[in-house]
Amino acid sequence: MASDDVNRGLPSGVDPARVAARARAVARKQAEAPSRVAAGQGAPTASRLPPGQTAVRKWPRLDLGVLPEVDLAGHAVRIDGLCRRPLQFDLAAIAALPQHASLQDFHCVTGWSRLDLQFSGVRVRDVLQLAGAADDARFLLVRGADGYSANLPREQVERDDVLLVTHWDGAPLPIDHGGPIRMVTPQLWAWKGVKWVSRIELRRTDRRGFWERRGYSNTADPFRDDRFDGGVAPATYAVEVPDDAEPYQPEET
Ligand SMILES: Nc1nc2c(c(=O)[nH]1)N[C@H]1C(S)=C(S)[C@@H](COP(=O)(O)O)O[C@H]1N2
Ligand SMILES: [Mo]
Repeated sequence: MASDDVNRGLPSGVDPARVAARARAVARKQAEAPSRVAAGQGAPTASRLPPGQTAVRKWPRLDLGVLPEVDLAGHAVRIDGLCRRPLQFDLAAIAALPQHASLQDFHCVTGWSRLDLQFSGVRVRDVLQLAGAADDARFLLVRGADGYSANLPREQVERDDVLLVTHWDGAPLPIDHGGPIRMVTPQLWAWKGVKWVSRIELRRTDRRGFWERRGYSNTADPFRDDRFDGGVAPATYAVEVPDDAEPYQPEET
């Protein structure tokens, strides 16, 4: 059955109906613009707002609906895989690294964008260097304490504005938004930025994360309207979601 397929491997505690409703919200977004071309082939736009996006005033919360029990003092990020010095970073270790602030935009594939979020934290590039990331570690698989994951090519995380964020507007990042430590990837769809980051695995080969396995684009470029593999929402979503499912509403925080 399609629903078993699409939900195989759901992290524990995740409500399949919630994932399905979320997937349908994204599919609806895609259906609004049937003429959109295959992933990565759209015309780039000069606007700060990617095509098909609506700017929102608040910063919505959106995740699998599981708030992991993160121990603020003890939470640590493990960096392992293809590196010479596998490391474990807690908040104190992160505070000791060079801090960077970045004013940036946040684009969710379900259609909202929140502009001008003021973040600070450390560069992913810096922690990879500390861990002695190998030259042939071309990909990352990043995991969150809720069982979520996202994959990224190494060059996408070595940009100045890709951070492990600990602060928003000068205050510790709230747990709802992935505190104490989350990744942000302003140049890509926000699903690539894992909340409650617990592990960064350096890999020679690409391995898809949670949404990428479910048909989201592996390249995820908002400015090319690059939302799904092949440019279309995965067919499994259409058959899997009951017709009377509530439209998914991101929770306001
Ligand atoms: N650990 C974890 N990280 C996650 C998610 C998740 O479910 N779990 N959802 C992703 C998605 S789809 C989005 S749009 C953003 C939402 O971040 P926010 O809740 O701070 O707005 O987090 C991303 N990172
Ligand atoms: Mo998202």
